[in-house]
Amino acid sequence: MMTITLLFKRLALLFAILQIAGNVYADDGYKLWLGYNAVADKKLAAKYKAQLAHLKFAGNTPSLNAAREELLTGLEGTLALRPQIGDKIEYPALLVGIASSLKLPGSVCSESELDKTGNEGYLIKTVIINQKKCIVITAKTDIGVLHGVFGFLKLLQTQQSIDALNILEYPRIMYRVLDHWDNLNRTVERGYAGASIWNWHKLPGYIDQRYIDYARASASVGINGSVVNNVNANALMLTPEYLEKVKALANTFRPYGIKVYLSVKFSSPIDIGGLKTADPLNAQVMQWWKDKADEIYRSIPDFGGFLVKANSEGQPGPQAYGRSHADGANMLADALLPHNGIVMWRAFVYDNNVPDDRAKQAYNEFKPLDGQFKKNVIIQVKNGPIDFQPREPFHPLFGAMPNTPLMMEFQLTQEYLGFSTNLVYEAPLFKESLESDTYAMGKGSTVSKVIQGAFNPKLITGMAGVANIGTDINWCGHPFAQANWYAFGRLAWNPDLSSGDIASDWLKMTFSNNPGFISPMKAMMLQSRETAVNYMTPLGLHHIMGVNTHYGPGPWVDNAGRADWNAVYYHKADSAGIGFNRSSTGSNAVAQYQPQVRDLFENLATCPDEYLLWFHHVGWDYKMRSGATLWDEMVHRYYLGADAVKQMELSWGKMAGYVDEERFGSVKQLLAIQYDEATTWRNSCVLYFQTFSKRPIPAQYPKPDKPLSFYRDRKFLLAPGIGGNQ
Ligand code: GCW
Repeated sequence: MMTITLLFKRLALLFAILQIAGNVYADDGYKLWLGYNAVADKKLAAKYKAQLAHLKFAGNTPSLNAAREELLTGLEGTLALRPQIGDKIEYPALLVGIASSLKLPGSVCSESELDKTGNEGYLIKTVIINQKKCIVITAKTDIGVLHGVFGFLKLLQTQQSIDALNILEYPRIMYRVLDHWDNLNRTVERGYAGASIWNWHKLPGYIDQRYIDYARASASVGINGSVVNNVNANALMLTPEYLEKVKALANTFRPYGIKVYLSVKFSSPIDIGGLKTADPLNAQVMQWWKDKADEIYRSIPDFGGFLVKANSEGQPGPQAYGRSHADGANMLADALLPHNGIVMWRAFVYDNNVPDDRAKQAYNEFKPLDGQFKKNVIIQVKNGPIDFQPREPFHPLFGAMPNTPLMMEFQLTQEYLGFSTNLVYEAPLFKESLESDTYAMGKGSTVSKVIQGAFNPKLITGMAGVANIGTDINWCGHPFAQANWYAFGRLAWNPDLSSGDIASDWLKMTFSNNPGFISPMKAMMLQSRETAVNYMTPLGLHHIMGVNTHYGPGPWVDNAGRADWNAVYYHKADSAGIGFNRSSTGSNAVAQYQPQVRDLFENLATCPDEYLLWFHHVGWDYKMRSGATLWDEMVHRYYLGADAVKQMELSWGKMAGYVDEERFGSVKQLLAIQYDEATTWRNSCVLYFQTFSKRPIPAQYPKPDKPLSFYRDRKFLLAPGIGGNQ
């Protein structure tokens, strides 16, 4: 007779086997896209194994050791393979290392090929050595090899053939940086995934495994910099006590090719330096920053540099002393230049005087300064002229400062995109900006080319992403929000990659290679941003979110501290129509674009529907391209958006067999919340704008079941992210 305990043991074993057979493990999402799931195609796995039986891995620097460890972890996970490791080449072989130490015959890779890989790129090639086929992963630098290892593992994770490889990869952009808006007390401005991952209290003594995994994940997509503190900076960050802690992070990231940068407060010489002024032209101030830079570099020799938010939203800056952004940035640049550091100076400025149109301010302040910045200054410009809205036209500064390096700033954290309950894949948003044609140097002068320095090769180049990372087990608060971190890194490495290719790589690496999963999920991701635009801000509407928190709809907001914090400032709805007139009869913001772009937006007949209400105040009965009136089209978009979230729920519901229960359940719950939020957006906006349009909701749509007052009266006092009423 089988005892009960034995029976339970057998059942447990059976259960475990069934789980493995189905290849569906419980997964809390911590491993991100580096879970190295077993290659499910057994034939392919066997073939890979045969091709990778022996490994020669040259060198043992910290970066190469990190690369070796990653490679072995990856092979073990994907193929349950522990290759024979040796110095002598045995076949079939995988050879990994920098070209000079692998001592490869010249025929294997030429100098010119290697040169193209630069300091961070790599080659992965199938080559013949001694008449035997081998795979070589090589580069000029240790970091290049590390990137090559991640690139190679991606091939296995996405089940590509490795029979005849010939891959040459190099980054198109120099500075690929995550900006953390993390405060020293571990709150995160606009953070929706828990607390800051940096535990300042325990640093420098305690190195959390998370810091290493953060560096691995970031390096795997080519990110090479991390600004660890909020742009609304605390001057304490530059005190010796905190610099010690920053040093510990820098030491942890270094093997992964990631440099540490700091956001600095412009008034630091006063706040912590005991000076009476922070005037950038004052000799003592200049000396203070020089000494501070020297002090930092003594303990962090490869420190990246400073990020500065000045004269914006109450932050101190050079204008308080009658000086310009260039004066401020150049003073810091001088302090950093001897150490090869850079200044990332932000163009997100708006001061205490409410302008006629906030969208114009950055251009007005910065364009006249073109060519006046030191060569190690890069101006960091948000993708659009307002503030990370679900959709904005590209920022008019791109292309307008040909003699100044401009760094793209995207926001990964979903401040205006439904926080971490909304599934919004942002690559299509990023791509839309990157592919916009500025016409600055004639047709084809895309934003992407501008930020790659294509029109002025002397300039340094960069792309920043405001991080969506926190202490949540799955890092980003939503399993799919990880895709935005991933996509940012891939696009910073190569802005010309497609959103679809990045999505399918991420899905395969994170969940499953099964086409039954990939095809509907890729479609869902690609549609998700347009869906969010539809249920939040269709047809060019913008900045109509809840006041301060930016959570949920707030089109009625009209009593915020200053005019341009109010939704009514942006949508300008009245009985005649809706929209912000930025044409030549209005604020004339269109004039900040090149003539071809200006005319496109200025002219109602050519202005794309997507930007209609961004640039024009349009009558409720205006005939849209679809044939519908503006009012009917707007209502249609709101319903379309909310319905599309229902479709997302249905698609995800069919994926149960492809993903582990844990993440399946988590996404399912989040999509249900998203549907609720999307219908709230729809109902609020339709009911509110109806008070101006006085037109009916077309009969085919279900009427909102609650009155406008219900939505208006809701309060979200403790919504996450600083800026809430906490
Ligand atoms: O998007 C706005 C945010 C602020 C942020 C600011 C900025 C860090 O609401 O929270 O402050 O932009 O980019 O500086």
